[in-house]
Amino acid sequence: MLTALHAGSGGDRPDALTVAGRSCSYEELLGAAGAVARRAAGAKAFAVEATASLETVAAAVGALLAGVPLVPVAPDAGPAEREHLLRDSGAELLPVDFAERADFTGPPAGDAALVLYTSGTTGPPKGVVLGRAALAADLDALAAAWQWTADDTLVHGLPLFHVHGLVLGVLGALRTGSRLVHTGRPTPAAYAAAGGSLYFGVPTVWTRVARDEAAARALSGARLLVSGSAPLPAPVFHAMRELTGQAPVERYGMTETLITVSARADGPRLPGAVGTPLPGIATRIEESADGIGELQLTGPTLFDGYLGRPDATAASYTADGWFRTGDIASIDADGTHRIVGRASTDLIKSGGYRIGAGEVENALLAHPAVREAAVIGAPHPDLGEEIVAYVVADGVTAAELTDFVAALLSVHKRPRTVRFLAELPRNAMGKPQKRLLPGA
Ligand code: MCA
Ligand code: AMP
Repeated sequence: MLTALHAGSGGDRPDALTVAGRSCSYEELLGAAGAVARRAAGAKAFAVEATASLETVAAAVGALLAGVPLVPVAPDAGPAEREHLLRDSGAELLPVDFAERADFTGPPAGDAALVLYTSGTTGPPKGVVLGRAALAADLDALAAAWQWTADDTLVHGLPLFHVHGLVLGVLGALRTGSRLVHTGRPTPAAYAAAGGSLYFGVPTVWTRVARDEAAARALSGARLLVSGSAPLPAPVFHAMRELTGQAPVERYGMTETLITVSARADGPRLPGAVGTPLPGIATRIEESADGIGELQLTGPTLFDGYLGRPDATAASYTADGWFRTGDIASIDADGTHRIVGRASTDLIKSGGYRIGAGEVENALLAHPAVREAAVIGAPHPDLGEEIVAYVVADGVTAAELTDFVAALLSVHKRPRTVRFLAELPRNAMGKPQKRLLPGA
């Protein structure tokens, strides 16, 4: 799995990896990861505070060495989210000391590498179990698609508790042997200063880069600028092309499937399109008259299932074994895929984060002043969608409710706008109708 770590290609440089201003060589990383693996050995799973740090990188590598899956916990996760993750996964939080070093030579105990928690439309997040074979298949397919090699310097500043930042952004660098510069936060200024060849960002990051002309122009020396996790707005695509001299490469994926469709380094890059399936991935559009429908897929990068939820896992596949993405897509005659929307309005994408409306509604309902709550994603120029909450409540302010959700769940799940209503619109059966919310 960690090809470059073991081959040692380029990793003997003292700054093979830099995360939030601290650097290390592959040898140092392997030693710190060995110490993590020794501590984790024998456990069913282990959790870490997934700060943007060398400690989180060591934890991910330690998980692979030990063959014990890592549960990365968002550092700002509040008590409700944290308790759910730890209870559901049976993982204990492991403190990581990067100064501690040990060899770990034992064979890995199992195949599962990561359990990443992700939101559905209702209820608490589910644990997505990802195996090392799926990770390896995806990273190798992406390396081929993007001509990603040990000669690259990868730069990004994405969170290390999701596929984008952790799998592509950390394990991808280790597998290809490219240098990694993690900027701590994904700010335009930090991207501009890093001098990389390959850059990853969510559309919100690219929107901010495109608005910062000096930062955007500083990226003109890069080889490839890659966008994913949410739709890249066409005006941002055009601004990036104009300011950096190259069109961004857009790719599509999900926590459950990893990255499955992408534009190629040597292929066409079109606004509003995510390219063609990676090698080994088959896609189809659920039968529909106009050629637009649910995107379904199969391939070696798919997850092993939702942890402890065989019912939910089964429900995510068609009877003939294709994974149901829940995304609405079309496929051009030349195979180019376009993601045109989502089947459910209860899954919100804000700043590239996937947020279930139901989880935020339940958090709001946990506040004693709130009697009813309905949450939607409203179009937003910076975040793609912003979380808007409609509540029936007395004696509480919008700011108090925002802070309440930010503290109970995590900061990115907080409603950015709260609207107070006398009652929620309902149909004749008494079911709330989100379509009828004012401004929805
Ligand atoms: C504001 N803050 C608060 C509150 N309000 N804190 C507590 N309570 C409040 N009420 C503070 C925060 O602590 C933070 O402080 C600051 O405000 C900004 O918060 P945030 O909302 O996080 O910042 P943002 O600027 O809106 O974030 C934009 C972002 C972020 C940086 C682009 O959305 C982001 O990192 N997105 C990446 C998501 C991602 O990686 N998704 C991949 C999953 P301070 O600044 O001090 O910390 S998708 C995936 O994996 C698939 C497979 C795929 O296709 O890639
Ligand atoms: P997550 O599980 O957090 O990775 O979220 C996966 C979802 O992100 C997908 O189901 C899509 O709705 C969305 N997504 C990821 N990449 C893209 C993209 N390039 N264009 C449009 N939507 C995307």
